[in-house]
Amino acid sequence: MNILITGGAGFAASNFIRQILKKYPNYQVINLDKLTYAGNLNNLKDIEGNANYKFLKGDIADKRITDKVLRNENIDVIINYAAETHVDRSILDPDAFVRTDVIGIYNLLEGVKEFKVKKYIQISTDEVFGSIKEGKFKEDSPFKPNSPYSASKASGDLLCRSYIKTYNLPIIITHSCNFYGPYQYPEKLIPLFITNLIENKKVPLYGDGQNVREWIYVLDHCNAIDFLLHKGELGEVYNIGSGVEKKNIEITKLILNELGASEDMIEPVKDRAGHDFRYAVDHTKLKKLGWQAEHNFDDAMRDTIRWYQNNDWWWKPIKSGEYLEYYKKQYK
Ligand code: NAD
Ligand code: TDX
Repeated sequence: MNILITGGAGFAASNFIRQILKKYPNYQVINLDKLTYAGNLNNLKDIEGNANYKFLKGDIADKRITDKVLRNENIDVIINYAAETHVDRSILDPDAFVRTDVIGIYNLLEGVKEFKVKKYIQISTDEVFGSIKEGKFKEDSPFKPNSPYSASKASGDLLCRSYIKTYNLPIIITHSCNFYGPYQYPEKLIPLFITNLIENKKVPLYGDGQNVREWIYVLDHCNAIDFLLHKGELGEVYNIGSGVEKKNIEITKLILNELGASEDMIEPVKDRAGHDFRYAVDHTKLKKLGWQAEHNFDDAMRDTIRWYQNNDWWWKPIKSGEYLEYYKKQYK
């Protein structure tokens, strides 16, 4: 099977590529990635020489590129991980979000139609549903996105829906809760707080820290996508969740505690504009099909913290250059 993974040099997709190359020695993986600030070939350093793996640099928002890859590589399956993913960046500058997360999806879907791709999996987020005070989002909950990021992802997902209904294309849409684990770009809550504390810097907690997210270990998310690749029903939508909900302040205290830092290291900062209070997804549908998350949150968080402690070669070079420019804008 020839699988095109878009955005394969990012956090979740690089973990996924590593996992499937190991598990399925007869699969060919083609990684198409623009290498934005978030794309990093160091995420895949250990597999770059693998005979079943090929890297192509390219932008999914450029149809000439997506068509060329689909024409030349004889692709059976596309798993679309490529996206602009950081909510705070979407608030500062939404342009790239609309290009990649909307136009990029349109280009890929047109490619699925023209080149008769057998399966397309859209990696999306629970943020498209907006914020929920109580209960959980179901697969058919209405979209109420609140940030330019989630609005762009929702638009991409709606295009997927329309290509299922109108053209009967073989598409699966997934909405997952928040991921954490190794190789996550240190702008997101968990890797930012861990790496700041290792550097003896304070951690910027937004608002009162009471916002809630549901968290899944990235390797559990990889397992869910592997499961859907083989057992998911075409034309269906699946929520991917763990059932583990945490307030930001709880996550912050766990990291402080693991790293032996005091609560004085918390820096209360202005709240995120339009900050969603809580996300939680009902993943009964996926559970009924036979999948569930396996990692225990506390253990996987400890493994994650150890990973950043042992791999500063990976994150230290990231925390300079473009990264610092972004933070200057973020806190100006
Ligand atoms: P990431 O930000 O770490 O990586 C994104 C990757 O996409 C990078 O390698 C980047 O270079 C690439 N990319 C961006 N624009 C591109 C373009 N125009 N063409 C080709 N490649 C491009 O991403 P992540 O956090 O691992 O998220 C992966 C996917 O999962 C995204 O679709 C995201 O919306 C979704 N998701 C993420 C989370 C989370 O908690 N991180 C939760 C739910 C869903
Ligand atoms: O410095 C920070 N301080 C802080 O308090 C950052 C970066 C975040 N936060 C808060 C905001 C959120 O309530 O922590 C929570 C998590 O923030 P992020 O890590 O930015 O994630 P979130 O906004 O929840 O979105 C993530 O999950 C869904 C991913 O970035 C998305 O790509 C995914 O779709």
